[in-house]
Amino acid sequence: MTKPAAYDDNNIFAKILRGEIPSHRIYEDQHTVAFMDVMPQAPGHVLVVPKAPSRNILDADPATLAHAITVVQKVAKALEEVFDADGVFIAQFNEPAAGQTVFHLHFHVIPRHEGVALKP
Ligand code: DGP
Repeated sequence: MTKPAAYDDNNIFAKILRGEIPSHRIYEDQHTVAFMDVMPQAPGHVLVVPKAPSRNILDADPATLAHAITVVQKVAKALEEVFDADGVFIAQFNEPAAGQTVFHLHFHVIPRHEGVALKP
């Protein structure tokens, strides 16, 4: 793989974290924020975003990842209950070849229902 670009703090999630762009936050702690995805693939589509500046999982530090996954679990459990979901989809993309479009580490957490497809 060619060396990924360095972290750029002009990305949209860095701006959301700095409060320069509005977001619908559902959770926040010292290290992590969770807010609604502006292009939801299903109702309740949430993004869990560590505050530390990493481009994706490939350059994230282990402590950031360890905390983030506990927040992903909290959010998944809350979505399962609030949306009466049959399951919860969790995804995370690294670099354009893998579908990443915003270059600040984030996790998609989406409540799923039997027989209901995700929007493309
Ligand atoms: P990806 O990098 O492909 O894992 O997905 C980025 C996601 O970010 C995509 O589902 C759409 C969402 N998104 C893009 N711009 C904004 C924004 O300004 N606000 C919010 N809340 N979500 C955004």
